[in-house]
Amino acid sequence: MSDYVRSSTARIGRQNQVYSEVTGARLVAGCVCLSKDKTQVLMVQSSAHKQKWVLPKGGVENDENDFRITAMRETWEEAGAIGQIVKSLGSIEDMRPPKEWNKNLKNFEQALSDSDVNKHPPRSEFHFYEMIVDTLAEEFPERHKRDRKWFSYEDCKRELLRAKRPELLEALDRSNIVRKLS
Ligand code: 5FA
Repeated sequence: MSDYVRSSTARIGRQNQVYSEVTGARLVAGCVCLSKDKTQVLMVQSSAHKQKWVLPKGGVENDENDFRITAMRETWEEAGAIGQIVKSLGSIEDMRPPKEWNKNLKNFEQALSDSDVNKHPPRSEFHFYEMIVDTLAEEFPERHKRDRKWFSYEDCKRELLRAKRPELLEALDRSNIVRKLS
């Protein structure tokens, strides 16, 4: 990973996006970025919904043969963070029902009554890594697109619940972030 080249621009568009050959899910990778003492996690503003805070992550592209490459690229582009990946947090599937089901309530109710609710494929498959941050760059590709901010475990959890992002909370919970003793 040491030969990773940091670009000054972000990759845009979905034309190079990779999907799972098994389920068809969109492949996404990102980092749970921890401070050296592991008491803080770095979050970025969602570009689509500025009031929401999420973890840096994004789509795997077809020239990336290791999820860690994507995770580091997205972390650089969205948060300007450079560090060491210390742990794989495994994969997490986004099992929200397909959008079409929500658009057509009748279909949704039918699907429920047919017990089809578990039969849809995942929308996305997330691959998260724990990163210990060494440096936060002043200049990075999405500096003007979103803010970044450190949060405690408890505050990050609150933001992810508020943003309705259970898959990101699951990644946070799999990390070694220090939680307050209750
Ligand atoms: N998305 C929204 N809610 C989701 C959920 N609960 N589970 C899984 N995926 C969920 O929005 C980015 C994407 O996340 C959207 O495609 C949305 O459908 C999906 P975001 O997480 O709010 O972040 P963003 O607006 O900052 O996103 P972008 O960086 O523009 O896009 P991507 O994260 O898709 O990454 P990429 O474009 O860099 O590949």
